[in-house]
Amino acid sequence: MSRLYQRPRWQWVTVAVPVLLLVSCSSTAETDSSTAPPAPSTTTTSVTGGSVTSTTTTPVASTEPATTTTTTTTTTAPQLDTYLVAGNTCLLGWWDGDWQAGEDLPVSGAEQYQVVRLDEPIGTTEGSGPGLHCDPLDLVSVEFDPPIPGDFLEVDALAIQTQGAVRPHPVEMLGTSTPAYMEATAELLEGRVAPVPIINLTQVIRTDLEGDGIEEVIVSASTIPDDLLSAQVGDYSIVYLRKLIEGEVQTAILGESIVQDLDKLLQELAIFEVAAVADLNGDGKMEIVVNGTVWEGAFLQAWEYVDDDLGPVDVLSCGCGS
Ligand SMILES: [Ca+2]
Ligand SMILES: [Ca+2]
Repeated sequence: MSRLYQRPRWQWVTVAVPVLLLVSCSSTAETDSSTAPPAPSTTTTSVTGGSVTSTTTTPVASTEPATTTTTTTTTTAPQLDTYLVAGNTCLLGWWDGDWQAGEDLPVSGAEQYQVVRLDEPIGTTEGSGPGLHCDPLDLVSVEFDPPIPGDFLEVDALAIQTQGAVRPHPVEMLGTSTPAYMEATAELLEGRVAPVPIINLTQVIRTDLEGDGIEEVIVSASTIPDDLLSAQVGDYSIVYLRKLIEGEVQTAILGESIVQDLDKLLQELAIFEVAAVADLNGDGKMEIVVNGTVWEGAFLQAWEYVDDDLGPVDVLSCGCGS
């Protein structure tokens, strides 16, 4: 018997999310940026050729003869790696110790990216410097050569600027008629969609997000037609994560749209699928990126599973559309 996780950050995602994203059509990072404690005023640090040089200077009072002691130590630093993450729809943002979003992209062009989606082989591509995209909104993003698979309104692959392991744990696609997840989806939708709808799974993804030896499952299900406009009351699209916590299956919604009022059809409609499962920040734990298709637009949301207390947290999102 499964139950819904009741922690605050695991609450339902409403359809207002894609609408708001398309209004702003910009990237956001929800994780607060923390400022590291300032280095002692007597220490300066420089980075040269992959090494860090720390210089400690002992100041002297201006009335004393000038005696300055300088100690220099050199240690090997890891390669600078910003983990910039982009899809065809838009550029999600990057990781530099915190999740970041905005127009000041940490690239100049000719950077190498890994291309990852679900269980497909990992590819490579090269990114351009920052440029304006999503005409006429002119959002700052990059172009890729060769292009990453998918297109604007289809589920994206992701390009991730890193040489690290973007898929540190295997990702396996299960059949979309797997009885256990048909039943789990029916149980989840019961009471949320009336009458009990047709269960139509579109993705069943099994993986071990953090590599703790316990597999998670991500399920997408939808009855909303691709043209959106022919949707009927009771149609739905949903993506959810099932995770075993302390011996009990917990469920968290990562995207949800249920058609409840035809008069509000366009505002409510979004078709959700998982675009990619990949480690977006090099900590060995994989994030889940959900793609939402809306009327004449699309968006991406990246969910980081923080811990069993917070559950999945929406850390980056972006959108492009009319
Ligand atoms: Ca796990
Ligand atoms: Ca990660």
